[in-house]
Amino acid sequence: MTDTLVTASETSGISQERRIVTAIPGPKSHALTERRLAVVPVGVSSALPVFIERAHGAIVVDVDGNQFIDLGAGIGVMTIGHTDEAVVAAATAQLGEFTHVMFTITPYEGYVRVAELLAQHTPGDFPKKTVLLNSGAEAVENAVKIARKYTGRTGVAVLDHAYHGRTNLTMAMTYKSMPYKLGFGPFASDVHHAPNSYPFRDGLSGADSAARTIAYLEKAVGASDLACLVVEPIQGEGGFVVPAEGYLPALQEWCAANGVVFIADEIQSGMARTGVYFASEHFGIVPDLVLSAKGIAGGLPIAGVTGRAEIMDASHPGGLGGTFAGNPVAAAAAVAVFESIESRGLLAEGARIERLLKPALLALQQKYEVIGDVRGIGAMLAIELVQPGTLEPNPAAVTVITAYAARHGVLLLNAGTWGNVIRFLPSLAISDALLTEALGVLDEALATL
Ligand code: PLZ
Repeated sequence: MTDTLVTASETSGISQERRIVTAIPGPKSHALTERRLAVVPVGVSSALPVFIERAHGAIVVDVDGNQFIDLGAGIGVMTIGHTDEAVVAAATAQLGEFTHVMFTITPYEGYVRVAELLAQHTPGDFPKKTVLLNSGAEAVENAVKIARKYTGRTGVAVLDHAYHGRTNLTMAMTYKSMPYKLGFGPFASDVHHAPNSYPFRDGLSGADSAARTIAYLEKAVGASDLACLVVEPIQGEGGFVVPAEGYLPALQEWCAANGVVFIADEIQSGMARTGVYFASEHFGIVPDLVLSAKGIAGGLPIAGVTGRAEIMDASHPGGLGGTFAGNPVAAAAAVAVFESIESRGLLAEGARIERLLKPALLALQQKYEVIGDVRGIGAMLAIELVQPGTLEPNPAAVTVITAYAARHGVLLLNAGTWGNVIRFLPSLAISDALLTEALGVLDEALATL
């Protein structure tokens, strides 16, 4: 088996370099877009209509032969890099063993191994259990189910600017109406949006913003009706909002005092992206439940709810599951991701990326007044663009910059409630040279404004 197994780097032939050889999009992407428009609904849009053929490390190659530096990693999924050799080998081997039996019919070791690894690497030194699912939204749904069953309460609290998914319950939990919710209601009930901590915009200390959030939960909702509070330690789609110091610990303390299950949605911030396994560690919080997805399996769909055994065991047998949930190929890939992080010391890479990128972004802020804020941790950094000298959001500048970057071979993602944030969430495999080159393109793009 292993003899015939050719690793991705041998076959990829993809040099880790930026190369633009056609207009963007190129002719083949144009032709594919025509076919796509006939059969894929407009509701499924693409930020950049270039069709991808291959990818390796931090480079994606389109059907016209253009090579892009990928600073988005499929929204934080390809954390250890595209077609990582260990992930490809593990998934390929599992494909030849069995691809599906369904864990709730006949179990298999891969599922258990992923649960062991999540128990080991999520914050908190206590017995933990994990249910595996297919997507981030499904993890959020299941966390709420479990918290409701455990507490016997129904209320769900989330924070302003949060993103938790596109299913009916998670749409209700997501903040932003357009494009996620508009016209798609009615939404699940008993979901309550509390003010968050957004230091750049509210200027509040952690203690003051926590007091504001807690006042809302106590006065407008009522603590004894709340099953759970769901927070993203660093908000993802909301714009990589890093809460003020002390904010999250105060919320955790309040939850503990009021019998509210404290849930960290680490679907975007987790899995080594910020230099630790889960960003909760940076803030000194130990959530009751931690949600993971995206980066945990190198692009294969799998997600988890991991948490205190007594909470996770609240459901009766048969209450949790799903046909593909914890799929054996995805589980094998997840094990390979964990093992690679350990054996290759990838936790250090988040800090390396921050050391290079953050000072460079701060230098750009000195040069260009349109950059109102530079924030983030590890390989989860962002700039928020404003009308110079104000807090007025400047989404138009983001559109100009991301389009310029795409034409010059750099994939940049936007974010933020106002669409005025550019986020940098490259793979941990990206080299300093590629990061520096991408920064050069960003500088040029800012100069065109
Ligand atoms: N929670 C914190 O970031 C997914 C969604 C992009 P799924 N974010 C990217 C889009 O346009 O759909 C996300 C997240 C956080 C939950 C989710 C949902 O994860 O795997 O997309 O369901």
